[in-house]
Parts: sequence; C-alpha cells; structure tokens
Amino acid sequence: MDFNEKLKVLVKDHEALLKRKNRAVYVNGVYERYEFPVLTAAHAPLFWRYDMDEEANPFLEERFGIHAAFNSGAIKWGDRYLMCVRVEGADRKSFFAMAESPDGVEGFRFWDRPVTMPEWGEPATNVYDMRLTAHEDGWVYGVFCVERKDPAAAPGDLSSAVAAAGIARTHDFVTWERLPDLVSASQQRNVVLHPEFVDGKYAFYTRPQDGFIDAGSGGGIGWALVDDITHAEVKEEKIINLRHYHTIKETKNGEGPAPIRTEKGWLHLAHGVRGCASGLRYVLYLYMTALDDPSRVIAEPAGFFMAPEGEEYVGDVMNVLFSNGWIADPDGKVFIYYASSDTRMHVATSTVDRLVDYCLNTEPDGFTTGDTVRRLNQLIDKNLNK
Ligand code: M1P
Repeated sequence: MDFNEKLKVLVKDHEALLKRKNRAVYVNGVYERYEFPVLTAAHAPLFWRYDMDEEANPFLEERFGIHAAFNSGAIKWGDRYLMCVRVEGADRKSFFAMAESPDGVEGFRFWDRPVTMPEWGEPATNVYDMRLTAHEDGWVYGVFCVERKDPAAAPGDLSSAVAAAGIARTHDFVTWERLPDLVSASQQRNVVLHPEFVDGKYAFYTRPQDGFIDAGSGGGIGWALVDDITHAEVKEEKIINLRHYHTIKETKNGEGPAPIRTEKGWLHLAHGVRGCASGLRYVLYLYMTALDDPSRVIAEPAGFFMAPEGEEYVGDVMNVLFSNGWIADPDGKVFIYYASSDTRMHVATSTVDRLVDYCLNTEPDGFTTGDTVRRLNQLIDKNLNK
C-alpha cells in the first residue's frame, strides 16, 4: 500500500471506532454495563499520533505513541457529557485531555488539543486522576495527583516519589488557573473537593498516606475543611471512611468523584484495595453520608459495587477498576465512568433512586463469616416465606 492508501485505511478504521454503537447489558438491577469501552487509546486523534506529511514520514509511522486513556473526571456541560481523561503516552507520562459525547455513552471524541495545565512550584513529573467539581462558588475545580521524584530518595533509588494534590480551576476546560498545591503533613492522592461550602469553608475528601504507594497509618478516606482555596492547607483531618481488616478495602481506599446530593444523603463512589497472591485488587464501592454533615457515614453496603469482569481484568495494571467521574442528569439517570486495569474507559448506567436504594437496603459488612451467613439466611427466609 502506498502512503495515501495506508492513510485512508487508518482514517476509515478510526472513524468506525468513534462511531461504534454500544449496547447496555443487564447485570443485577443496580446498574447496566456496556458491551464496549467508551474511550480507549485508539480513540486518540490520528493527528496526535502520525506526522501526515508524506515527505517527512514516507512509511506513515506512528510518531507519538498513546498507550492508555483511563481514570477520567466527568461533568455535564450544557448538553454535552465531558470527560477529563488521563491519557498516558508511550513514554509513561500522563496528561489531561477533554473528550465529549452527545449522549454520555456513544461517540466520545477527544478535543483537538490536550489540556495545557500550568505548573505550580517544581514542575510535576506526572499528573493524573482529575476529579472535577462544579463548586457553588461558580468555578469548576480540577483536583488531581501531582507526582514528583522524592528529593530524599537514596542515590540509585529511581522509584521513590512524592504525591500531592494539585488544584486548578476553569470556566471552559481550555484555560486553567493553577492554584498552589494542597499543603498537607502527609502525602496525598485521591483528593476530592466537595461541591458545597461546609460551615462556610471549602471541604476536601483526602487520602493521607505514609508513602507513595502505601496508605500505611493513613486510615482511610479523610475530611478536611479549608478556609482559603487559593492557599489550601489541611490543618485538621479526620478519617470518615476507614479501611478494615478482611474487607475489600483492607489495604487502602480512596474517594472517587465528588459525591452526588440526593434527598436521602450524599451518594459517594469510592475504590477499595486489597492484596492477594496476584497483587493488588481494586474494586468500586458506594456509601452515603448525611446531608447535614457530609462527613458522617449513614450507609455502606457490604462488599463491592463493581469489580473487574472479562477484559476489564487485563491491562497495564491488572485487576483494577477505578472511577473518578460520574454524571447525574436532572432526570436522575447516572453515568458512572470507570476505568479498567489502568487502560481504558467504560460507562455503567443507573439512576439516583436505584443507587440510593442499593445503599439503604443492602446490609453492611458484619466483618465475620457468621454474620455473612446470617444475612444470607435472612434473605432466604424472606423468599421462602419461612
Ligand atoms: O494502579 C491502580 C491505581 O493506583 C493508584 O490508586 P491509589 O492511590 O488508591 O493506590 C492511582 O495511581 C490510580 O491512578 C491507579 O489507577
């Protein structure tokens, strides 16, 4: 094939992928999964990847490798469903790029250019996992992980890193005002801004951690109030959603997207991590907190809400579901954007009513096998009219 024929095939296949139809698949009444991922590395525009000048690139070789598109923040903007995608290049660096769909499920397309995020302080080695919050102060905030090499790393240690929460705000997702990183005594990842003021302050869900990977003494999802978002500092932090022995969140957990306000409380999506022989396993779970105190847990069903299935198990980091974006439409439909194995984006759909019902009517973890069997027998008794 000559250059132009090759290019034609590339364009045709790419367009077919972008226009691919997606079908909802019944799961369990709580949510629907979809047949195909909604966004992958292959969705990246061809003009990000190829130099299309025949003279400069006679073999039509890819010049810029896109490796993955995952862990995306999400927001409804007018009538468009937007994701702020963590795109990872073949060089292992992540950057943000906006993608949009007309209906939240099909037709996601990247905007022409990635986000140019202004630096703050020492330039980050890597940035990722943005949580978008439309705050009642009128800004849309993006809170994301900023990773830098650990300055205290021993010579030859090329892995130790320091994680902090970067903060930026925007009105159009093109121009971002970068604010100082969140000041915290510990490393932080999975930091999320609550959408409303609490006691007149900005409220953050945090995830204190001893090291870059280990939560260590960091007991779970934390909560901190901040006076001034332009100089955000965690002065006091309390743990509101604890890790627990022999649960799906034994090793660590982290808040997902900003919670959704419902009539019965704040609805939260989070990830829980446990260790097993094949490494760490990341699953998603839901919990709810009180409307009058978003830091007080009022319901938390036992176990996971979603775990990897089929091809979701496989990818750059196996056995991982991770979500940092969801959208609740005014009619109550909820689009849960989740990534599998640090590789690709999927959507699951549900409604606020169904998710709240799941939270309020699924029994919490009793932390013993005996209690699990008791809960099961309770349901069997009901169904068998005993
Ligand atoms: O590789 C799985 C996930 O690991 C991290 O999550 P956590 O901080 O809870 O361990 C993040 O790097 C996340 O991006 C990644 O998906």
